[in-house]
Amino acid sequence: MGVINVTPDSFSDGNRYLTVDQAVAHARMLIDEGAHILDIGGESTRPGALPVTLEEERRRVLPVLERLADCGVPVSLDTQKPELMREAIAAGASMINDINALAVPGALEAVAGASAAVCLMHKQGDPRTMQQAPRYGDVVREVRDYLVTRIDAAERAGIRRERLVIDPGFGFGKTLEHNLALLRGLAQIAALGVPVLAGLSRKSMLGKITGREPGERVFASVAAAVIAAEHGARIVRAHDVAATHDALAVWAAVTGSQNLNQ
Ligand code: 7PM
Repeated sequence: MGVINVTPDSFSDGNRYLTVDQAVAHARMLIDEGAHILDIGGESTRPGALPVTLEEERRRVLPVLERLADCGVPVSLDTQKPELMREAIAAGASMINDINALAVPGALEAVAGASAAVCLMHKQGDPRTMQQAPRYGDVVREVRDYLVTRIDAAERAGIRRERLVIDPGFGFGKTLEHNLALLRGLAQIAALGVPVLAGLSRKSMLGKITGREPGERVFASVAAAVIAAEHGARIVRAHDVAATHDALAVWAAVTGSQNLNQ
């Protein structure tokens, strides 16, 4: 899964199309590099980030989604807003990637009537403050139990299990030790039988390990992606798609997993 950030711009509406063109060009490059899914995000969920309004998020992502609706790979929208989930599905999104696991009022209903896939992610706290003091007894167990409750909630709302993907939410209210424990124990989450998505790309846990800035975390991210795959992740969310794709192609060949180019 290749990440497309539709970055905020400080320019007038007259220049906004440039941002859309850039996002679409970036998407096409990631597809060339081997991305099988694209994830579009218009609201930063980085620790400490402030929320954006519905109108602003819509203006950022819908034009990009519309232009990518028939790009040849499924397109996911990273959003927490039920209204935008509906609009995105109508505009051709194949997946909703919700860091709130459809726990916001109206979110379950927004996707239930459609056929789009849904990624249910775990986080502790809210992005503004979640990295201040993450606390767990047994992090793998707590994350797994939470995901079970969200899978149940989704199924009760009429979203069939086949539509679901689960994600431990690396970095979302977790210390380095919590993140490492989750990566080590990822197979216990994969054992739920719902495909696991792992997002480790360029994250600060890799900065803590390597001492490097986000742009210099490619090698660390590729290592983390392969480890996640080895521990049962079925989808890896990545900024550096070419590098990640080749590494996973080697992993897939060794393990006899489906050829990544098919
Ligand atoms: C700063 C820090 C900016 C972290 C952006 C991020 C995930 C996600 C993100 C994830 C799923 C990023 C993150 N991370 N969605 N959205 N899983 N499902 O690396 O791990 O892009 S935002």
